[in-house]
Amino acid sequence: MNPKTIESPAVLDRTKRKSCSRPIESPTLAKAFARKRVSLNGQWQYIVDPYDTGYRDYHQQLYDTATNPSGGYFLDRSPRDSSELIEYSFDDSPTLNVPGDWNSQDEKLFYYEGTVWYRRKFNFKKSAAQNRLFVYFGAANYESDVYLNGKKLGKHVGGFTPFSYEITALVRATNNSLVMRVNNQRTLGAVPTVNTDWWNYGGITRDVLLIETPATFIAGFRVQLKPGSTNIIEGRVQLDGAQKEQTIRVAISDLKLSAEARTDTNGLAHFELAAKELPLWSPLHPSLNTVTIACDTDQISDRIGFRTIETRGTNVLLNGEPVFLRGISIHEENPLRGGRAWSAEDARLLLGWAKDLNCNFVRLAHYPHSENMARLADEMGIMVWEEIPVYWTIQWTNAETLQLAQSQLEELITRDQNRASVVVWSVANETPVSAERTSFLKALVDSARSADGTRLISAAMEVRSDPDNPDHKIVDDPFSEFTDLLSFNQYIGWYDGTPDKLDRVTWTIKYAKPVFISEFGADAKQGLHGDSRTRFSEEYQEDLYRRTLLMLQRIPGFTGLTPWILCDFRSPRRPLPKIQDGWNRKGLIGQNGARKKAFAVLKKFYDKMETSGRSQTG
Ligand code: GCB
Repeated sequence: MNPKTIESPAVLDRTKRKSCSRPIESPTLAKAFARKRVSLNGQWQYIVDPYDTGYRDYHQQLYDTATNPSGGYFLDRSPRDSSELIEYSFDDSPTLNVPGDWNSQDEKLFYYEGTVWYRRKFNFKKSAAQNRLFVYFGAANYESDVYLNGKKLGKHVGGFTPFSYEITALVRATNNSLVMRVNNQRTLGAVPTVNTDWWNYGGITRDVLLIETPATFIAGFRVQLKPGSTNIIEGRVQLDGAQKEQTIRVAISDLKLSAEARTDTNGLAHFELAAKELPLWSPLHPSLNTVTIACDTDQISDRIGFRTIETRGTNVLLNGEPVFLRGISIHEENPLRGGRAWSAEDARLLLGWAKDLNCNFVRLAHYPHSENMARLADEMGIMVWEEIPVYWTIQWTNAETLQLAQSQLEELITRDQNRASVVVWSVANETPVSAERTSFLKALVDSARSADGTRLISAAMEVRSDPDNPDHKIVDDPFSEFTDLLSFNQYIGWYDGTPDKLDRVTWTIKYAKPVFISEFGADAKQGLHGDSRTRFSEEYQEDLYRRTLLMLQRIPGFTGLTPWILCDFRSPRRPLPKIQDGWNRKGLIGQNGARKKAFAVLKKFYDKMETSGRSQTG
């Protein structure tokens, strides 16, 4: 009980609960997609709770949910016990699709930012009595509190990364009730903070899975090329459970490779496999191998590709060869259906359009996208930039904010560290230069490098104008010292002058690193035509693309680009009637799926770069 909020004995009586159980500590079930799973996707009941009534006491004071984890009164149905109460409250409630944001499913929730309670009932019979059971959430935006059969499993903060809880001790064979409070209110200290240029879709936006494991199971594994080598595969395996010390067998049958290793008292083993010759993953040859890891109690398989990625001077080298990154930025939205994208089909639609542009690279902006994207990119041969929502201005001096950014980065790396397609971890987008900002981002770079030293680190930075000459651009953000790519966004011709400025502009770039243009673009309403000076027309956007591509080729060290953006996307900060209507119109594809004129300009450039560019691999 929280002494701060429960003051009078009368209130104390009415808020009595069976127990305020502490959240159950769970091992991270990092490899959910590689395991046998039962889906809890489907119709979930929901209750919209804008005042967080579910977390208020009799006097309507908010509980401190950290110390009162089982929640408070819920609605008006005579409370005795919070778990029972939640059950009654849902009995007549409507349903939402999970996965799915609530904004695009219920008109009343289109702009809603607040709490929604969800419930899903399920039966589950374990296949062996000693097995363990986990519930896994691909993502819920932004903050979620999860309860099973009235007991709190835990709280997760961060809208785009997976989390899981062990429910072995709580699950019953029938009539389980999984209840979740999801809240998407924007707050200053959060990551992202209150101001963004995308829709704040709330809800359980990715898969919910039940995953049964043996009593001791393979909780995590990492398999990759040994740094500096092109034929030695190294990795580690982490067991969780009572039988921590076991022999691990790793096999890659397609390559006729196998090895054994012993886990230590903490359940951790390292292994190495030496191939005579290894077919390396690249966009031209996206070869994946079935890797099987087995111990006495468990076995798990995944399809994994092997490649190297590094920089040398101003080049990006894929498998040792210079590659030009023909990219496009993507938001995680399905413009045809509306709402947050999440499924394998959504990923196929978006990455299929990127392929139609002849991309070998995508920037998944501005937050971690669903695991389906990286998995499909592995298969399709598309390199990927993944990003966390450290966007514009966040609270650089707030230790909790840093911790939130760190946890999102860690969860993303843990999830996708075996994806060959993922070649860049990006820690931020357009963050104004200050000492506090730089030390915040440096801490993220350090975390990313210590979690995974095998990929490039970047951030989409800003450029500045020479105070004495507006046609002279300077790239000298001190944070660039810590990144592998020199990536920046620039909007010459749209927010910065008219497109003719693109023909005159000159550049001074302080760092000798690969120059990567993480954004440029112009709004165009699909179907709106005019001359090349008519803002928001397809012709303006087309002309800006032409001029920008010529300009970029004059920048020494220009090594790739991800123009802004593949598709129009919803944004509450784009209200211009009849033109924007709540959409950012910088897409090369409109909200109806139709291509704008600039699509063909970029595709033509990429076709040329593919044949004349520096790449043998991509
Ligand atoms: C940017 C941001 C991106 C915006 C874009 C725009 O620089 O990084 O999130 O959507 O500009 O359209 O203004």
